[in-house]
Amino acid sequence: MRLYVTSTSPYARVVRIVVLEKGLSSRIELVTARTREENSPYYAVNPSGRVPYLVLADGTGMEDSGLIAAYLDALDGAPRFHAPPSADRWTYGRLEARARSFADGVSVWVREMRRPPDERSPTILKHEVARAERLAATWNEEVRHPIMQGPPTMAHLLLLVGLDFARDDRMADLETGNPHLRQFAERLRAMPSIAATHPAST
Ligand SMILES: N[C@@H](CCC(=O)N[C@@H](CS)C(=O)NCC(=O)O)C(=O)O
Repeated sequence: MRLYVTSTSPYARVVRIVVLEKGLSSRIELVTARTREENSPYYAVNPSGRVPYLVLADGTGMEDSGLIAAYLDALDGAPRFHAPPSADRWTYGRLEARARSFADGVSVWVREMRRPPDERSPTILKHEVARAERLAATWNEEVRHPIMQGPPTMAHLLLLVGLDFARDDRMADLETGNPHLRQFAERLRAMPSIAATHPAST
């Protein structure tokens, strides 16, 4: 299988963490895609131009970090990054959705900041900082949920990649005033798969 990524994409990072956690590195070739470029050859591979993108051995392609992670997680018949056996679908699902919402907002901010300064929207930047601050305060309580205190799931990974993206790009200090969230992030940052996929390590 071939997995198209960029070193900075938080969504690609989630999938790369799952690849490492599930011991799939030898079965998956990582390819760096040239995204956001006019006429990139990558568009012939994935017309949406987004990463992550997984191409199976038979040539079938699939996009979206949630779908790809679920596919890879299920390959050994023992998925563990989705609803834990102790939780019902909705209890877990609302946590994953909130974590994705956080990562989505931080991604909008980072994308905006990567535009030339005179093309950035101060309104969008302000809106996304406020959203991230509200969600970080909410997550400061939500990380105490037994699911979030347990083994990593997609909810953990999405929250962590969002926090790292915000921290690395100096969006806002989302952790100092949120000690439970900070503790959660430090616990995950100690995991080898999370350390190895940090943009500074790749
Ligand atoms: N919902 C998608 C989002 C993927 C996404 O937005 N990827 C960004 C990188 S973080 C991308 O490929 N951007 C390139 C573009 O928009 O052309 C997922 O979870 O995989």
